[in-house]
Amino acid sequence: MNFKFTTAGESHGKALIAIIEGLPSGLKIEIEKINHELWRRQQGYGRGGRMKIEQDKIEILSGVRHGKTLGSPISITITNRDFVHWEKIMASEEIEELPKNPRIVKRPRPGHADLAGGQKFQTRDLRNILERASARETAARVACGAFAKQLLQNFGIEVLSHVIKLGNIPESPLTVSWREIKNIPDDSLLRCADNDTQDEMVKHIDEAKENGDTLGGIFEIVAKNIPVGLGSHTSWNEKLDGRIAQAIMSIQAVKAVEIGNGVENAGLFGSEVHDEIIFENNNYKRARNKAGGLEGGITNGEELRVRGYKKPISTLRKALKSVDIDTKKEDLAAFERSDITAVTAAGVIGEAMLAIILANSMREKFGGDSMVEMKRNYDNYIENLKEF
Ligand code: EPS
Repeated sequence: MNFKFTTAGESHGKALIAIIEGLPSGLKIEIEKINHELWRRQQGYGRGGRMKIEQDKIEILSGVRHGKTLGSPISITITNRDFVHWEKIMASEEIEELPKNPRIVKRPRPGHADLAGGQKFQTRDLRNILERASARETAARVACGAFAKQLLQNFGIEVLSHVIKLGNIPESPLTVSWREIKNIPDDSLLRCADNDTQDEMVKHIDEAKENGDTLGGIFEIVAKNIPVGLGSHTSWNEKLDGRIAQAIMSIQAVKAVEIGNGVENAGLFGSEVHDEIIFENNNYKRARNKAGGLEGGITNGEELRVRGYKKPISTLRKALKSVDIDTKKEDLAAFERSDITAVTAAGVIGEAMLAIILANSMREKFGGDSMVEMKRNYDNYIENLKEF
């Protein structure tokens, strides 16, 4: 059974919803851990006013009984507290009279889904597009990822993220060890492991804010204790690096994905890139990890390192030129309250997406309808590996 999930919900609608399928029965679910992940996603210097309104918490509606999964579909909701300000504008039933300020969007933002989405779905109120394109949807993904993390935790797998570049600070992305990433406090301003660099990043965000501008950056996700052998070299769609790339690229505003040192490696000699194989403590290892834990689309037991490159947020107070879709005349793009930057949040969302991909691979490889069965299959495999 694969780990599958679907989300629903508009940014200013009533709630976000998700359905998760494919978890075995008997998995202990700690709701505080899920809410903690939701809280982590809301952190980060440079977020907008909306984060003061929302205090994301999940409600589980099905699939979990007395703190353990049943093996049936799990359904969850997260309330949008902001909905009280949007009840008429976002009502699902027809309304007689629009409010005074109906918040209809006619001036698409460059870089946003507004215009292409409006043309595709033939809607002349671009709010119909932006409401679902909004990264608010990622709260539901992080909740699903928190379920995946709780499965992975049973196999000793941990997933964390940190920010290695914000705008142009520092010039080259930071290189940081697992221990240093683990030491970043959850209430850190930007989840950057280096305090001096983080101070510079904060100044850079202040500068962008002052100028009515926005910033992007690079986050890195690291997963530890992954068994050898998730993913497969045998077919294009089984290669784990390909699946990870799709999952990370699907995060709003992510425009490039890198595995290990993939970008830098392209410009080096083979001898400078490939990680030599050693045998130590009865185990195969790599002398270093420029491959980022994947070879041939298969995990090799090293740390999995994935980077997401996020473009600057496309809602700018200092609006760029656009066109009014009714008058067809040049106008400035619409401005709505928004974030200056959200790279830290994107890292937490990246953790969730990577955890989901890994949980799916673990379910594919070790199967089982219950946790007991899945663990037995895992233990047998690990035992067999020792003979190799
Ligand atoms: C977003 C715009 C802002 C962000 C939002 C994503 O929301 P609002 O328009 O309500 O101020 O805060 O992110 C979230 C609400 C969230 O939970 O991450 C956008 O246009 O993508």
